[in-house]
Amino acid sequence: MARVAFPESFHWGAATAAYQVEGAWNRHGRGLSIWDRFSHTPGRIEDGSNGDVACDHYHRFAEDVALMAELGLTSYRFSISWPRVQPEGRGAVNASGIDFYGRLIDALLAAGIRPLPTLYHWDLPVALEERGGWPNRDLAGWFSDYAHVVAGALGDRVSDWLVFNEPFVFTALGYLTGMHAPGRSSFPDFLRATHTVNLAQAEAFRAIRDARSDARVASALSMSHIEAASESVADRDAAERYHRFSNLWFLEPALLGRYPDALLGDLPRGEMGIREGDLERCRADFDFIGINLYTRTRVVAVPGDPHLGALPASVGDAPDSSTGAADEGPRTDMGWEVWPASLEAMILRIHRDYGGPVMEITENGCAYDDGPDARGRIADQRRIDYHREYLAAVSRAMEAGADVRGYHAWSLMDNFEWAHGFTKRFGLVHVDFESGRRRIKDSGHWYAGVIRDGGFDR
Ligand code: PNW
Repeated sequence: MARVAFPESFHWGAATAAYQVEGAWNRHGRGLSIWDRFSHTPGRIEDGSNGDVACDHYHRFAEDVALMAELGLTSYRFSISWPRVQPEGRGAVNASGIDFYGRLIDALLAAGIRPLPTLYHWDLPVALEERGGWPNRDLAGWFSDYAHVVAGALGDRVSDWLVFNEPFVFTALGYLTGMHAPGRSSFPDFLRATHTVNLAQAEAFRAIRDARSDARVASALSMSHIEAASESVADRDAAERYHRFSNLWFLEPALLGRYPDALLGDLPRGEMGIREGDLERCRADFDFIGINLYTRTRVVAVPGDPHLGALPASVGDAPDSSTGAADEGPRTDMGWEVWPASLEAMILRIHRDYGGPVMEITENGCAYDDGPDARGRIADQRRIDYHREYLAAVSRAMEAGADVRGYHAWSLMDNFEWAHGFTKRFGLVHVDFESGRRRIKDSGHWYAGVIRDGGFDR
């Protein structure tokens, strides 16, 4: 057995997002988001559910902060609902919306937990989708105004901020595949959306810094270590393009003022709506990089595809399709392969390619449906195994020199898993969605022990 140990200052966290946990969809002047509309559209959500109530975190946040304290968390990553703060997405500010986050933050600080808010975790005000949504570049300015409002109101108590959650996922699923709100599917709209979001990301970075000059700012980027499905040159080239596209599209504009060379052919500047000076405007000298990572991705070349010529080989795999082969991990209820080495390799690649930046793991976790036994205990051993092995991977990357400052389990508690509704459970804490009752799972107790001891034996 060997000790896996983390520094005293390491941030031990868990994450949630507003629409997934808050509920209270019409309380105190909250406006509607594209997720309210999408989830109420028949056929969009697997179990026909919606986030109207979800975990009712809006009303039960004090109980939830007490749970976090019981777990010993030192960081809580949550998101701020834009339509709670600005019901129409621009102009009038809803003071009670701000007030809710103020009370949550005060409760966290009183419990010795660092608040780590995300400005945007996918709940765009409907009013702005009606103006074209993210493909409309005006949203960059309105997002920056929103960032100003929020950072101005909360910046006295919040030092660390995340701008966007997984910009690649919400632009691709929202505007290209249509699996997520607003459910559109157009490659040009998707590309334009990515450019608006890159502009918005840097504008919001500056807005936060204006409000608080010593703020530490990043985005939480979806990442997955990309492997070629075979040794062929075509697959290896495809894998590298896919890496640049899926992992770097919202990182390089910020850090380097350029889009990565990911697409086949030239960057379609006109189609993307890129104007003179835009790439300079996209620059944001992030203080750290937030990494959300769940699995690895094997990529194959797709001859004939005009854009990227690459696709994940696993697309369409069912959860039970695992062959059990030695070079394949088991799958979670999402059908995502458990492959801890992906996190180590990804951290080390970012460390190597961007000059050793500070990083935090802003999400990592797994869906398994373990529920309470007759005594109310939730024995989710697979989740313990998952977090243990991914944390060991983080630790190996740190030993190899990477500067990782924190880890956030996705999620603090079972919640509304987007298009899957309540069918996928990611929490360290079990939620009975009928009664709202919370119960710490075995994995939560295990995590509390890791936090208390600063590591674990393995
Ligand atoms: C992330 N995909 O979402 C989000 O940040 C969370 O809100 C979410 O609950 C969590 O991961 C688990 O899914 C993703 O299809 C959603 O590749 C979909 C994908 C990736 C991440």
